[in-house]
Amino acid sequence: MNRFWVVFLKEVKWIWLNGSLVPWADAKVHFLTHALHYGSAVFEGIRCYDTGKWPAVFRLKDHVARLFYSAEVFKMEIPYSQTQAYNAVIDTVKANKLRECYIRPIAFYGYGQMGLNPIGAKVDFGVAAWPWGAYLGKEGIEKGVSMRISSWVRPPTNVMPTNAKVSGNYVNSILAKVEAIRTGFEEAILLDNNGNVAECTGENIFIVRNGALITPPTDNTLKGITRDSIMQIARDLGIEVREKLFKKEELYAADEAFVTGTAAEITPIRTVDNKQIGFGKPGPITKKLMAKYGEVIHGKDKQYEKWLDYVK
Ligand code: PPE
Repeated sequence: MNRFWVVFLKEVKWIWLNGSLVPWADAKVHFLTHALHYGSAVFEGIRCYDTGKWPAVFRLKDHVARLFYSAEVFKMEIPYSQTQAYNAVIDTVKANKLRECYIRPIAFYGYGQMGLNPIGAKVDFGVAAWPWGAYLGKEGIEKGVSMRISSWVRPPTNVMPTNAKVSGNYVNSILAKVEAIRTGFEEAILLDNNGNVAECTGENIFIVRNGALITPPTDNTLKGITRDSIMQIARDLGIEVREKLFKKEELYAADEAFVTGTAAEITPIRTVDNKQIGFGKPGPITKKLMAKYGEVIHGKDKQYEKWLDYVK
């Protein structure tokens, strides 16, 4: 059975836009915003978690650094420093009194210039935050999700800069996502031009084989911050981690498989192309990593405190 989950926005009070907090309903852009027409924007997805004491933004500095990397690839000049962007995120969470939320900073070519050349066009920057639960459904976390190999291919980096979080890249993800849902699956896995497993529409992918974690190198994918966290956590737990290319056969034959992303966190894969992965339920290594990740993001493990930026 196909399950549809639609993410309705839970509105909060304030959105940070171009230097100040404005009421949610007033954070609007013009019809002739460059980015609306051409996808000329760079963005981030960040999560903030309740730690009991204060809310903590997970790996905020790394997300801000990636935002500026994406802008650099694009040669877009964000009119704020990394410190100002960092503070904008903290201020947005604080102003909305959110204890747990998803955070969306975005820098985009704004209003005033049309045509494909954005050089010299105004760059707007904003940060929104809102409560957002399980990205692939609560049942997805508990039982795993059904995936298909997409007929759409992840573009190579000489076609689109898939290492950068550029809005325009996401048309490829949307095509794959809609195809998956319309054909009865919950999420899509995209291969690269050579038939190697690349990533999902909004997540990186891991398989488990003989007790070791395997994930594709990030040549054709986003360098996921959750992916990096899981690799570090797994190694600290004594689990072997290998970055290597693999084809869909190896995915079908995996003992376990899961995806990682800020929004999706760690979500197990139950089936791929209707073929059961392992026992068709979250496997032991997946469950171990999910449990540890849960402790880390909620500030329950001192070793990883360095990844938390408290909103005091
Ligand atoms: N690949 C892609 C294509 C991607 O969009 C994401 C994040 C990842 C991998 C994982 O990266 P990281 O979040 O740093 O671990 N996808 C974001 C957007 C989701 C959305 O629907 O919008 C996210 O998870 O925030």
